[in-house]
Amino acid sequence: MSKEYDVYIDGKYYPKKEAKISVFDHGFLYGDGVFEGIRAYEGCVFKLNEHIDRLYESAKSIELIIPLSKEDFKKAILETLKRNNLKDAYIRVVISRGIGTLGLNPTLCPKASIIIITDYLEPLYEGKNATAIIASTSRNSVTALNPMIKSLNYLNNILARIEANKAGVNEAIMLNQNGTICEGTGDNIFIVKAGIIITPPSAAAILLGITRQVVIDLAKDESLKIVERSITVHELNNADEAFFTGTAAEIAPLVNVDGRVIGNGEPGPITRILIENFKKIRKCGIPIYS
Ligand code: PXG
Repeated sequence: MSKEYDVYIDGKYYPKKEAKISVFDHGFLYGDGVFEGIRAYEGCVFKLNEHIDRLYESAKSIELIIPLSKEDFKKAILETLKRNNLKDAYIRVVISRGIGTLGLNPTLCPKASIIIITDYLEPLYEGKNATAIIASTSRNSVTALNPMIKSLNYLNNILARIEANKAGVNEAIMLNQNGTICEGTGDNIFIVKAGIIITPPSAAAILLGITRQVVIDLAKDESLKIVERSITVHELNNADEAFFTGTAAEIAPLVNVDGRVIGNGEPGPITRILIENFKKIRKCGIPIYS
């Protein structure tokens, strides 16, 4: 049975049932805000600094002032985890524009709200493989809503996710405006071809995933060849291996896309090495209980 963990809202803690925000909050009215999804493993928060840096960058891009310093923000996350006695956790941080008028002008919202939700999260794919479709919904163009901003406006991804649900697969792969591979709805994508690991570059209109960077670093540590370049659907269909990366998904082998088997339909050797090495380093983070 899931436990009812306390939720942090603007410096105070509330039991889950009482953790509420106003219907006049622009995060609710317009999806005006930013968020982060972070994990803690064995009492340590994984890549906390990187997630906080990305959160503040997303906020800066939408001219949202977070009313807390980065250091105090990290302390608030650790405090929330401590209060809830969590060691292995999913941490959802939300910064919403705050209460405003019935009009989308953000300057009429005097103060942003900070929400920190912590919960236990089962590993999504550990020991399992992912299946996907190529979504007909393409990823937002960088000149529309830049995917580098981890905004509360996830309808683009949700539309693709609905396609995946209807197709009975785990994920939807979204293409960018050029028709090349972009990312999943909540994860980045990699392929392996002839021993070379390939992932789309930031210019492909992706969220620059923290796990994506961890995998790039792990590959370099293993002296594996890795390149950031555009990937076509043809290349994905003909890849030897493919996998998703994300805070929720971790490293998930991708074995079937649109009913086509990738490689031999099993997690490939390079994917397996990366998963094993990821498991070794994921507990090396910022300690919650020092
Ligand atoms: N692309 C997109 C569009 C994402 O939303 C990633 C890639 C992977 O990024 P990280 O930094 O996690 O490696 C994401 C991450 C949630 C949830 O609750 C969403 C994400 C991560 C964790 C939880 O929906 N998205």
